[in-house]
Amino acid sequence: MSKQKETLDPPENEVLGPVEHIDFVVVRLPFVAPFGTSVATWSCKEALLLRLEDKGIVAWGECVADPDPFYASETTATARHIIKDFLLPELKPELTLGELMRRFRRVRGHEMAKATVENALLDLFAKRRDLPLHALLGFPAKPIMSGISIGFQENIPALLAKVEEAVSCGYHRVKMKIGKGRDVEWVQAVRERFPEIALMADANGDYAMEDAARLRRLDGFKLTMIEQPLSYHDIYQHSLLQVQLATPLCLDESIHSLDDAAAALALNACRIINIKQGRVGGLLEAVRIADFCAGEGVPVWSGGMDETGIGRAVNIHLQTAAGFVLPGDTSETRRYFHEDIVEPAVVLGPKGFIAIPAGAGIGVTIVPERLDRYTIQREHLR
Ligand code: OSB
Ligand code: MG
Repeated sequence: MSKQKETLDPPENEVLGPVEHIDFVVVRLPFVAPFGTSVATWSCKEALLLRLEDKGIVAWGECVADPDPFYASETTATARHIIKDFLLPELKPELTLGELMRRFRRVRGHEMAKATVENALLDLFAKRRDLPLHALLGFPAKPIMSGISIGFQENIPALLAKVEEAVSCGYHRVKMKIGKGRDVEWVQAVRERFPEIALMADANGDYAMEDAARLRRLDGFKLTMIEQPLSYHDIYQHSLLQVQLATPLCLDESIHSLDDAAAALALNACRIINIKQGRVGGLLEAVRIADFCAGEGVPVWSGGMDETGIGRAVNIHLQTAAGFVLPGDTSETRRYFHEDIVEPAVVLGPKGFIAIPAGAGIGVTIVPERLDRYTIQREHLR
């Protein structure tokens, strides 16, 4: 593995080469159960997929945006517009990936759109070289830690049942969603019933500084962190809150780039960062943030966006990078979908670890009849 790393150029230096066919495929997969958060309740995953084909090799990128702008400002429709009208026109065979990503910077924001194109190209490069994605990125394989994000439940007993199930599956940590009116009592009940589990809470920006006293009550429950308590694009106020809390804060929504991460750490706005590769513009920026945080002694973990098996595989490969020392939101497929569009499904091994899917590129294979079953729209671009 280390030999591979020495002989392989960094993926930024890969020349794009030709891409014969480009298609959008929009899929909609029903969730096993609705996923409730302080910002929305989702009952299905609707995802924009980008399909690249060249000389019989098919590569995929999943856009992590939702159809609605309730978690992030991007949506599947804005991503589609930006990819089609501004990003794909920059795709020239002679460019390196690094040069392409620099051209993408002219487009402000739209990180999820950029990540979709980048992810698909990296899958294509890895498949051309017959390498797993993590090896293309320069990282050796390792078992991946698991974690589960439990959405709002009807009542406390229902929440306890969900946590019980997660603990018996062997998840390395449990995250529960919180929000105004569903916080202290709910966290307290989980902590009393499970005194030892690694437990954290995600507010998705539901609080303001005036709620600091209420959030401080969570200090009594040994949470590993509180994720994004304050507004979705705030960093500064989190730094004011962090000094008032013993529990580490973790930023999710506010971090869109390495610059954002550097600002957050300089301000002591958090002690942990949730890296969603889609939210930061792709795997290359995600790795840069993880490297930077590792240098600052700040742990990071890979968030999730309830992705299909395509995006979930990307998150699994990403977690081979240095710095991902905490369990992420990487859960078994069956916790999201009755049936996914890829094989193999994500399952937890004996000690709660997840194996990296073994094939070239993202390692998972699209099952054509399942893709057809869940496709709601296609557009042939080239
Ligand atoms: O805030 O981390 C979040 C899902 C969709 C949008 C935002 C979030 C989440 C999750 C679940 O918490 C992550 C997952 O299991 O993929
Ligand atoms: Mg979050």
